Amino acid sequence: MNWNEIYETAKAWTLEAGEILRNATKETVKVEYKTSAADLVTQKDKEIEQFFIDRIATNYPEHFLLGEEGLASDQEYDPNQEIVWIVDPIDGTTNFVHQKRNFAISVGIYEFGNPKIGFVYDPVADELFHAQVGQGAYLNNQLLPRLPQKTLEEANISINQLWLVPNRYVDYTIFTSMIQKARGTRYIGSAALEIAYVASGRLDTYIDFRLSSWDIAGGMVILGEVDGLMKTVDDKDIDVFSPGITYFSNKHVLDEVYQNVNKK
Ligand code: 2AM
Ligand code: CA
Ligand code: CA
Ligand code: CA
Repeated sequence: MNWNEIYETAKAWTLEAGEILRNATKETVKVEYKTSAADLVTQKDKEIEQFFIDRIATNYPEHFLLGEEGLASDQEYDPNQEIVWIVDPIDGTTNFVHQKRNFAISVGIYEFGNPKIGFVYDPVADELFHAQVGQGAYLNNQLLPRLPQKTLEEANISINQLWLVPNRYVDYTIFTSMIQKARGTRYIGSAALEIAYVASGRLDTYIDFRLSSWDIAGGMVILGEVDGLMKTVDDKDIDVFSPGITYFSNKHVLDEVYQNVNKK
């Protein structure tokens, strides 16, 4: 398998797809509801997923695609087999619609379930976070350093405000002490960017509960290259195909985060 060639091709496609989305922020985009008024999809989500489906079918007909919008669902796909491109065409659709920024294209390429290549591209900021396993992670042309020693007092924690009010996933009171001790809390609204920001030190821990493979597949490759930790709430490695309750973190901060999350 020529991974360098796949990497360069996937990078070019991701940048090209990003340009479509950057231009779309200047147009009127048709918005539909999926499961609720808080769960949006636009014609651009579908167009970008289809863009990857078409290119992969032409160039790598033996590869699979797993995408949020499920447009390639006629494929019979076993996650632990062969090469799969896990694509979120727009991660942060609400931001895309409301803010016209703070969204990303996420692409993770996995072989037999193992991470190989990751891209998280913010087309408005023109920031491409990218990594090939074993070769370091980059923000555009800059190598990202390993994550530095830090304490919770010096950390920015990212958590969806939904988990801080009554909800059906978690007891919302368990985070109080962690949030009080942290330097700050931030939530962007794009899981892929959240993970890429942990990898680049803009955030230190990102916690979420209902993520899917396409939200995290690209970011996990990038964060892995700077020695980040990706753990479930019971301290197991995150399975990209069934994420569960997830912590993406600077490894120096995670123990202290755990100590301050009252798991009961
Ligand atoms: P999306 O924009 O691709 O749907 C904030 O909503 C973050 O959580 C985004 O990364 C969003 O991805 C993701 N997310 C995952 N599941 C979601 C859901 N059921 N509803 C809204 N956002 C969801
Ligand atoms: Ca969505
Ligand atoms: Ca997503
Ligand atoms: Ca999406």
